[in-house]
Amino acid sequence: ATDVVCLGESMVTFLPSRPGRLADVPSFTRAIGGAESNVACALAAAGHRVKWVSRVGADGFGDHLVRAVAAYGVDTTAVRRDPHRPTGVYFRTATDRADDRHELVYYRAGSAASAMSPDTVPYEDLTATHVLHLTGITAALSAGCLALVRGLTARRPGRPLLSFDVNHRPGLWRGADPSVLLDLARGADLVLVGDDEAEAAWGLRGAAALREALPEPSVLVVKHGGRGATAYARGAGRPRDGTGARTGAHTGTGAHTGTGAHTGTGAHTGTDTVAFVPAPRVEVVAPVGAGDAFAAGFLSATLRRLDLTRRLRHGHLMAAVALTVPGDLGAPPARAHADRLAALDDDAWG
Ligand code: KDG
Repeated sequence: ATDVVCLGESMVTFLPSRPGRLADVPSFTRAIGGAESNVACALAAAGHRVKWVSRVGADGFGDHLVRAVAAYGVDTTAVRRDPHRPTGVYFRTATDRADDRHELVYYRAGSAASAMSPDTVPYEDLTATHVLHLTGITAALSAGCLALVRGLTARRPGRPLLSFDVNHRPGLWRGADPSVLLDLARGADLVLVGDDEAEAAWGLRGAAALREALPEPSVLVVKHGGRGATAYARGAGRPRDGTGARTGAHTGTGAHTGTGAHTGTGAHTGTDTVAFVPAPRVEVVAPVGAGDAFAAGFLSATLRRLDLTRRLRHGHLMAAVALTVPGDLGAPPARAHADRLAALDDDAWG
């Protein structure tokens, strides 16, 4: 059986040969990108059985994407080829000064993946799994893609555990209202969101406000950029999806308000168990892909029923790898290696 199915568009990514504006960079190196296939690749590297479901063009870039994702150990047999639409691509720039903005240009309108819809993606490809991982990117690609995500986030008995990374991409929502992402997130069991994107997309500030706006998912993870991440897990036991946090780990430091001041192994507020884990400090080479890596680490630890703090640590570890390479992915650590790092004592984790 499959542990995780990841659904979403992947693109051939062009990384610049040197820092500078898009207008000035003379050449680019081919790599792969795509939030959901990034998650799939990192999960496969961690030893899980993962399937990537998507559509790519019947072109050379499509060949490359399928081959590159499969090389990580991901099952790509459900990826359909579209003879009429191209594989999406995107270019981005690198900066040599932290305060310069990266440019990112997509060539994906009308892509093969934008033709994903409830009619073109077989339902069985998405449901024979423990976890189905989606992101808000897919919702922005086309009306058909939005309908697909809406259908999958509708609560129904017996569906896989639904993981949803909000992934608000302003460049894809021009003129459209990203508040739909909040509705979609409400239908998920596990939601991952950055506090910066929540503020930009929904005007919600802070982890506690987000949990209030999103009480439905049994687990909510709010990422605070380089500072760390806070996780809320409903109840102290193990809900049907096995994502419950370890009980009895209350550190007695009082209820955590979700403001990030607490580094214990899980405290209870109301019906939630809450944990905050600071992110290890790393020298960032390129931030793209870090969120996907975090999601993969958190999901991997969730599948292994590790406690909430360890799930956050595994998220941070995977993210640290992605942050310190120019491409999206880097070489994700194998499970045993990640376990050793996550088991470092609390002092090492700040
Ligand atoms: O999370 C990384 C992705 O943003 C990148 O690979 C490209 O999927 C992508 C997107 O749509 O922005």
